[in-house]
Amino acid sequence: MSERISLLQHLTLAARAGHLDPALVTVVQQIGAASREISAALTRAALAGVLGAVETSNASGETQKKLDVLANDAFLQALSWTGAVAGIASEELDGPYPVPGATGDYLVLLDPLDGSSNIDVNISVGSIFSILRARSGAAGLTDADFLQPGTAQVCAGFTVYGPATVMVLCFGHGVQGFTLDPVSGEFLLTQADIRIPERTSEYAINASNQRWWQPPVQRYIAECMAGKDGPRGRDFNMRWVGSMVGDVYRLLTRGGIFMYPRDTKDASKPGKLRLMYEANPIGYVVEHAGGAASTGYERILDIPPEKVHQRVAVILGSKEEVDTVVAYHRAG
Ligand code: AHM
Ligand code: MG
Repeated sequence: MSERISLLQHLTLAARAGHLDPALVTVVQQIGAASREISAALTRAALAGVLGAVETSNASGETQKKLDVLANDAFLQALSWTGAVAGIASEELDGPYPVPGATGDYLVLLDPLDGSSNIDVNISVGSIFSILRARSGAAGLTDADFLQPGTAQVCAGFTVYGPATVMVLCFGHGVQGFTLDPVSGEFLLTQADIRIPERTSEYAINASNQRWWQPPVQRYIAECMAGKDGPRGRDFNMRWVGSMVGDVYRLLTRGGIFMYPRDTKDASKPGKLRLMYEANPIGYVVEHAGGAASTGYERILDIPPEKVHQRVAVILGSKEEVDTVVAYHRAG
């Protein structure tokens, strides 16, 4: 038997100590089960012929990959029988999915396969999840049930499918990382109480959008690039995985800042990433690991959501760097 604590043991001990509702334990266990299934499907994707796009688009009009659909189905199946989930909202669904016959206490919001443009090129992707309390039973479940701010999350996290499959989990006190043991099929605790270093020198942004960035972001990146001869007085490194989960896992591990800011490329969009499926759950994890998450103008977790598929500007990571970018936004 492994000496490491398994996800199930970790959740069960927390429930027995009265820190966790047993129904929530079931929900998170099932998220783990779906993640394990997706991890296996990704490993075999080329062999099973499930790489590439399908003929459909998601609610935001983006072309779906076969694995986007497969991952979405895996979560719906894993979460539908528990009795603990009243409804599910997903980046891949047009509207909320009321779990048939369920009067569970929880709502789950999902980006089933984040960074899916990276699948075909064998680069890390992930699943992101956010759990809210259901305000009513499944009957008559509408978008409005899901429109709760990020501060209302009772649990959030993500699974990154990289060289190792790791689930990062937060219930509002501490952030833990569990690595999937491919031999036993169990998630085992490998990173207890993850803390983001406050002061770091690594930034992540898609620099091909530079000509559309607004002045505060232009200023911040120009100063990073000026390195030790510029106002920041030190050299910075840059990384961009193209999967938010990959970039965020890196900054949880060794610090840094991740930005997908509002830009002028498409003035109708306040950013690329989705508030409910990406920014809120990742913002929750980052804050509880000692970091910060902002749009540049406001704390992400405080935003009153208006639509489940709403987009938002995202600036998150090491606190000192996020505070610097926020200060540049305030300065105009
Ligand atoms: P997706 O949910 O459709 O995969 O889009 C979100 C992804 C993020 O994971 C990533 O940070 C970003 O889009 C990359 O965007 P770009 O291709 O513009 O660099
Ligand atoms: Mg995504």
